[in-house]
Amino acid sequence: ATRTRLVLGNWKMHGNLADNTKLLNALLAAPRAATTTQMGVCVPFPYLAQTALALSGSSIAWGAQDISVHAQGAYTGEVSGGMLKDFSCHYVLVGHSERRAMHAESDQLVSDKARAALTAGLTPVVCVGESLAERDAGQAVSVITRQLAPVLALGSEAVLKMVIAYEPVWAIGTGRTATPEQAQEVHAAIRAALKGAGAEQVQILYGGSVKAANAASLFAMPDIDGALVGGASLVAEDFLAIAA
Ligand code: G2H
Repeated sequence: ATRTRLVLGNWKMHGNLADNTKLLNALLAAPRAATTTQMGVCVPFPYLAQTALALSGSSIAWGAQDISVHAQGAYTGEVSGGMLKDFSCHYVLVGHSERRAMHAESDQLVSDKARAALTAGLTPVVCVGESLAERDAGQAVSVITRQLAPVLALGSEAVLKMVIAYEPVWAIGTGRTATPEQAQEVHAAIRAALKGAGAEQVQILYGGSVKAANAASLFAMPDIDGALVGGASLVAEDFLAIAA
């Protein structure tokens, strides 16, 4: 399969106008002609306008970190897919483990958000991943299969327009990365779960303490199509090295 490599930054709740300008300018200044890797940044909602203005016309895509399941209405604090489209977002993260854990997002809600993103013309990046206890209990693949079930229920036409991100919770922000072999095993299981025509086309990203030092060995695996990068995406040279 020929899947384009995708490296997406997840700024999480970091940044400010001044630091973002420096980071975005550094990304823009780097020569990227030598690589076919797609690059993108998922930024906090208030900085979408700044990011869109800075990256417009460049080869770097941008997006958000969450989306409402609703199109509009009395939903205080929520942001709709249409609003994200207004700022030319391409991607939106859904079901990041931090939202599943801290905001009690269920597998079904994550699927509903993925559907809302597709309806708005956005590419949802559906995040899945097991906890350390689940991994130690030998349940990594069964947990991911459970998380993906309502997403797969949206149908293969929908799934083909998504990106999947595998982020083992025990590897997030901990400095502990899954080995390339551990990640590949789960990525292969995810691709098998996608089954049907087109599963070979879907980009499956790895996330969890990805750095310049470990990216190449992860990307060498047959079913790892790129990375969702947190901490290292805040440092231009580190992020650029991963996306080289
Ligand atoms: C996992 C990842 C980005 P980090 O959450 O989504 O963050 O690279 O800091 O582990």
